[in-house]
Amino acid sequence: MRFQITTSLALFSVFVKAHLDHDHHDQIPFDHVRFPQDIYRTRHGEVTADSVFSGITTFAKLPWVQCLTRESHVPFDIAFIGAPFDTGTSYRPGARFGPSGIREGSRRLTLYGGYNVPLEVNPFNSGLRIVDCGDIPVTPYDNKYAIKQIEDGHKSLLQREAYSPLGNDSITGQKLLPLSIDGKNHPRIITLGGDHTIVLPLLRSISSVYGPISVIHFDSHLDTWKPSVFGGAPSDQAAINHGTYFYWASQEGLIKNGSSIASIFVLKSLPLSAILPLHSPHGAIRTTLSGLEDYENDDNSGFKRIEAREIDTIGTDGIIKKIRETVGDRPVYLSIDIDSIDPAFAPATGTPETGGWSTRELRTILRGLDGLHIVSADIVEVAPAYDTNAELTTMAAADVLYEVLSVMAKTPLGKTVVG
Ligand SMILES: [Mn+2]
Repeated sequence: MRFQITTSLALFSVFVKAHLDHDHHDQIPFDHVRFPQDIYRTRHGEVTADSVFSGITTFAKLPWVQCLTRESHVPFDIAFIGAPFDTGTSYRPGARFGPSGIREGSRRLTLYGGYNVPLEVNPFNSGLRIVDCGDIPVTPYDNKYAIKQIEDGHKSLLQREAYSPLGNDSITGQKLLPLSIDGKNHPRIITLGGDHTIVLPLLRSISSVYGPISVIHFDSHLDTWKPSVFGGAPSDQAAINHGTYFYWASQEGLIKNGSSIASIFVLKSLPLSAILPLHSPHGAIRTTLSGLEDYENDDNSGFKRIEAREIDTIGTDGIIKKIRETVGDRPVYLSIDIDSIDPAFAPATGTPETGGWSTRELRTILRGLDGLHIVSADIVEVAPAYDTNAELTTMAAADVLYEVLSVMAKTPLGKTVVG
């Protein structure tokens, strides 16, 4: 907050002074690219419409910081970063343009200021320093190398210390303690994909700071397929793709207790409350299968499925309840495949499946995660080339992330007792 207010006031006063001196025809200050939100205001300080369609586009017109290179010393609380990788797709490619597409779709998020009415928070004005770090450089010629680039880029951001101190619990007044294994207060990263393969290197990074973690996964597909089933695994590298990355994440122990096959089988017959710590929930599942053994394999990878069609009977409240019961109050990583939304609302994706949730339903469900400790998040599989002229998909992706950002802004990443 200190940062945003002082910057805003400083630039605003420069702007007003320029107006007083010359009245009009001022050259836009060079800083307008860096702080577009602050510059595009009238002399009375209102945000103007041209502030959102002019200039170079960052996510929600947030300040661009070159976090991976010359400005690696600039601290932040939440960073958006692109991972433009799509050479792990099975059907329609194009998600390498996801980061730039989502940024385009996000331009209008702050036009009216950005206050989230149902969550009663303005994430852009919440005291946190939120930045757009641009994209991780990703080669399109070598998947193994690209996956390492994504892991290293994400780690480089995540392993820093956050800008703002954690502070105290708003109810008890007790000092909040970080959730990380090194006891430091780390920033949160929101990654713009990219196809879903990127979650393997992202979880490798997450695990370096938080250890094995529960994942809340919204997708029409399982993504825990064995490589022999999904893609046939003609080579080691082909075995790692956007349908198998959770299988590998589970094999590597990156997902909480995901590889604990025996425990899961034993505990499956117990009431839901008894299996709380063991599962990560998938939401919006509706894919066809090679057979029911795909579900057995999914169980063994540590996931609990919530089928897309369940919304017809239990509604959004029921879906939220299931997710919250599954993850408890543990730290979670959130991965959102845009194909969890129905192609009527979000057609621009690599492997669309009809019968999905509406954008409104997914946004409601995400707001229902309010209070959970979401350590980082991503949205993947946005392939803008298949979008409508009205930018339906990139707008949906941006709005979904706005809910995630709002939930993050409301809940500090700390507890009074770490367990
Ligand atoms: Mn997926």
